[in-house]
Amino acid sequence: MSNQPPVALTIAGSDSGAGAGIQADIKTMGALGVFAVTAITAVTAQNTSIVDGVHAIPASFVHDQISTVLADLPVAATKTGMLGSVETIEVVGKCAESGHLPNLVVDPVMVSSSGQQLLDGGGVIAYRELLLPSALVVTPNLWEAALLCGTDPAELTDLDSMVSVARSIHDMGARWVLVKGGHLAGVESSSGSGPRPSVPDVLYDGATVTVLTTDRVDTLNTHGTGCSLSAAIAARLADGADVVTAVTDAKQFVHLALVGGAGWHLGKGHGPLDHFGWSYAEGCRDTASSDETATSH
Ligand code: PXL
Repeated sequence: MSNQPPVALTIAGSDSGAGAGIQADIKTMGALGVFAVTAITAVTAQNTSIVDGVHAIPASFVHDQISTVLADLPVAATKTGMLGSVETIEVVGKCAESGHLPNLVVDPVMVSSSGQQLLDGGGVIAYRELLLPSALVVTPNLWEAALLCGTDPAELTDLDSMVSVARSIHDMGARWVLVKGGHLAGVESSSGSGPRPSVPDVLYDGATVTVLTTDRVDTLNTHGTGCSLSAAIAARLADGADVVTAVTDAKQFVHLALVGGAGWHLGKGHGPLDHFGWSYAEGCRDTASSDETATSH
C-alpha cells in the first residue's frame, strides 16, 4: 500500500458557488493529501449571498452512491454535511450503525450562513436518535448545539454553557463533541502581545474538556468554514491521526484558509476560503501567523 493516498468519503450537498458543501469538502481533503470520494444528498442553486433553490436527491440514491463507493474504494474516514431530510439521515444512520462508515465525523448542518433552512422538519430528532450514536466526532456550532439540546441559542454565551451542551450532546452517543464558538461575541485571548479577539471551541470526550482557542479572523469571507473544518477532521483521521490531533490540525488548516481568503472579493456576500493556500504562494505568508492554544479542564 505504499504511496497510496488515504481515501475519505463526504456525504453532503452541492453548493454551486463552490465555497461550501461537497465542493469545500473535496478541496479541503485534496489540499490535505487525501483522495475525496462523494455521495451527493442535494444540489443547491447558490452563490455567496443566497440559496435560490434546493433539489434533493432521493434517499435511496444517496444509499446507492455510498454503497457503490464503499464496494470498491478503501474509505478510511467519512464526514456528513447537509443531509437535508429525515429519510437521508435514516439511510446514513443505518450504514453507520452497521459499521460501514469508519471514523464518522458528523457536521449537523441545519441552516446556511445566509439563513436558509437546509434540513426538513423532524431532522433534529433524526440526528439525535439515528446518527449521533454512531458518530466518532460531531461538530455543531452554537445554533446547532442549542437545537440538538432543545435549548435557547441566546443562552449559549460563555464557555460554561458551551461545556454544558457538549455534555448533553455526548450523552446522545457521539464519542467526541466539538462545540464551535465562532458565533460567541467578545472573547479575548491574552497570550502573546496583549488581548486579541479569539474563538474558543470546546472539545469533550466524556472525560476531559479541552478548550481550543484560535485568533478570530476579521473577514466576511467565512462561507464554508464549518464544511471545511469537518472535512479536514475526516481527512486527518483518514491519514491516521487521533481525534485530538485531527481536530487541532483541522482548526489550523481552516484558520490559514480564512486568513488567506480574507482579502478576496469573490461575490457580494460571504466569500469562500483559500483552501489551497494560493495567497501564501503569492508571498503573503507573514500575514498568516496563528496563535493556537489548548487548555484542559
Ligand atoms: O455551511 C453549511 C452548508 C453545507 N452544505 C451546503 C451548503 C451549506 C451552506 O450554505 O450550501 C450544500
